[in-house]
Amino acid sequence: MQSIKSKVAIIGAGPSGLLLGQLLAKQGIDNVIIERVSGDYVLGRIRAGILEQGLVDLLREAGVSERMDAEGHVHDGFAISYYGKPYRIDLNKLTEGKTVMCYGQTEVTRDLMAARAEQGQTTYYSSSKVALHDIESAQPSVTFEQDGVTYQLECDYIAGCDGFHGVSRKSIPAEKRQEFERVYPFGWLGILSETPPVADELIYCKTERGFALASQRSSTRSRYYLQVPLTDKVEDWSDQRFWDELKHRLPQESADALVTGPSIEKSIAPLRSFVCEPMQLGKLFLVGDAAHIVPPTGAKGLNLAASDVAILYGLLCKEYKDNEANASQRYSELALSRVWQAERFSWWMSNMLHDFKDDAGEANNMDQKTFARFMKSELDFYLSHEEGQKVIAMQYVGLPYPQI
Ligand code: RFL
Ligand code: PHB
Repeated sequence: MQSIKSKVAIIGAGPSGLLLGQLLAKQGIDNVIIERVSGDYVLGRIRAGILEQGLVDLLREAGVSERMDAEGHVHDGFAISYYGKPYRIDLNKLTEGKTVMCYGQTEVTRDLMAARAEQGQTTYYSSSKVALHDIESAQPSVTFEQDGVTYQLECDYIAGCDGFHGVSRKSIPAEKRQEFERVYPFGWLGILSETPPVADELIYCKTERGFALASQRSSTRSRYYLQVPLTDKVEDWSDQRFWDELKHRLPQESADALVTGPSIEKSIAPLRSFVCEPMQLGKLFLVGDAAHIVPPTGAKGLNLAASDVAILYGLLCKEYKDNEANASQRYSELALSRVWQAERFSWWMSNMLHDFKDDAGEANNMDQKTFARFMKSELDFYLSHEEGQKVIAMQYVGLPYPQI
């Protein structure tokens, strides 16, 4: 057994773990990251694409924004297509100048990994048997194996940044946490292609055939999604079938302009709302997807991970730099208030934009066709006047981070 020490042990090298590690390192607060898979595997995941201003600012503060500032695209608005009729949500105008940044999670991760390597910060990739110990004591530790060597990492704090399926949340005894969950009765089939995006801005489409989203990664790379039944397999969807269905769901003008090409990635993601309360126990903090999941309809998953990081980083700085003992004990309370706002927005957008075959009506104690009419009317109402659009816009650009 090899013993190592660090102030903060970070479990998981996704965007949460890497961003927290980078910010802490810049303040001289040393940390070690332990990741289950290889760095290449982490970079192979295609996920979010829209960054709120809060995350953009954090990446700048972390000193990893050079490529994002050069290659990312600022979006002043997006469209919601209501049965073929596009409404533009003018983010800039409706939120007094706020915008979002279109820059892929994969690229954010790549930039953070490069910065970490350059600074010589330690990351143990491809680690197995990761286990958390004594989280409620003054001296917690993490054990893991890498290349046949067993390590014991002693630390002050553990940041559980290991996603929904990680070990951190499960290290909180079941009787000391409460979980809230909604699993949706459909998934998103996503495709990445080396084709120019169909429009300059994103288009969220509500249609009789289900939801679709036209997104992008750059001026030459597109990301599109279709709502599909959970029983569908990726193999059921040839590229041709995907493009044909997408054309049915896009507004006519966009369908006519769509450039198609071979897919370079295709996958189905299930949709879930999930929150674990509290987000901390003793010396363990849950950060990002380890603590909560949102359906991607509001583009909030990655951004919520970033606000957790900002809060925990701020509180740890108070402890280590300002000698404010126990500041981090406020983490869960501060983080959860923003988490529930983003959960509510993502759930609301998902309800309005998707076609719920036979599940949501029952869940809401009414028959399905009644639920569908309510949701159609809800979206119609919010789109049809400026105050309604403002409610969507202010949440899409991201609610303010809590004061620490
Ligand atoms: P991540 O990105 O899941 O990273 C967690 C990391 O922890 C590692 N890990 C472990 N490490 C050590 N020991 C263990 N026992 C471990 N178990 C797991 C994992 O290998 C991984 O590297 O969580 P993080 O950092 O909190 O970041 C959150 C974001 O990734 C997430 O919120 C978003 O990507 C959510 N999400 C999307 N959000 C959007 O806003 N738009 C999207 O289009 C979108 N698509 C997605 C998504 C999430 C998906 N998941 C979780 C399956 C598509 C998918 C498929
Ligand atoms: C994406 O580009 O992957 C993306 C963008 C916005 C969303 C969800 C996913 O709401």
